[in-house]
Amino acid sequence: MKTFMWILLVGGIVFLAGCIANQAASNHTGAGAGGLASANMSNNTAAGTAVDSDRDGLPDRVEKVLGTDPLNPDTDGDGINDKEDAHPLNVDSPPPESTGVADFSIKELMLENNYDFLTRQPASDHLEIVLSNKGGQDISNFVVLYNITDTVTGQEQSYLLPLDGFVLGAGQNKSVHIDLSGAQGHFRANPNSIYYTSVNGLKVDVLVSAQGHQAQRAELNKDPGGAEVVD
Ligand SMILES: [Ca+2]
Ligand SMILES: [Ca+2]
Ligand SMILES: [Ca+2]
Repeated sequence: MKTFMWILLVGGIVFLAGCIANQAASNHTGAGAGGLASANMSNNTAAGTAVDSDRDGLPDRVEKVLGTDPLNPDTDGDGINDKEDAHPLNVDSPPPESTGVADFSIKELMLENNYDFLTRQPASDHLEIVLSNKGGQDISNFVVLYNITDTVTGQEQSYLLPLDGFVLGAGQNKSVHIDLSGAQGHFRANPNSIYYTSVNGLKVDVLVSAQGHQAQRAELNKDPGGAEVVD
């Protein structure tokens, strides 16, 4: 009987030792996985430079250097992806300007200053085009082509922007806002364009087309750091 009890006691000790060993192994595995996850996280953080928000193949930080938009895979709107585009900030083959009924006009073209020299802070910027429909029918198929030229460096950029969802009702005046506000009805500008990065004088040319309607042009010179000028 005593021998039997002794065997039970030894068996129990062996069983307990096995459980403790398994638990230790389990803890070790857990710690190992955690360590690997931490290492991966660390690698991802180190690879933060490779974040590509718009998935055009160019990391955000590279886009900033190139002057392209990290949130737009086709910054100049010409249909060629930023990475594949030999001139990602210039519309290489702009569509022909529209012809037809001369029923709309550019009533005003406005630029806001990009830098407030008084407060030495960046100022709210936008390109605003006020369109006027003098005709009797709504117009909804507008495409804006705008060129920006730095009058000091001569650098030139151009952007093609279809005004999706924008309707200019018969007899109506309505503003097209091109900016970074993200507001409903506003159209996105390139945050890394010379419009935002240059404090030199800029010349902006705008061509507004709508199929079946006579295209309209306007241009505006912005003084370096000067007040908004309306032409
Ligand atoms: Ca990108
Ligand atoms: Ca891009
Ligand atoms: Ca492009």
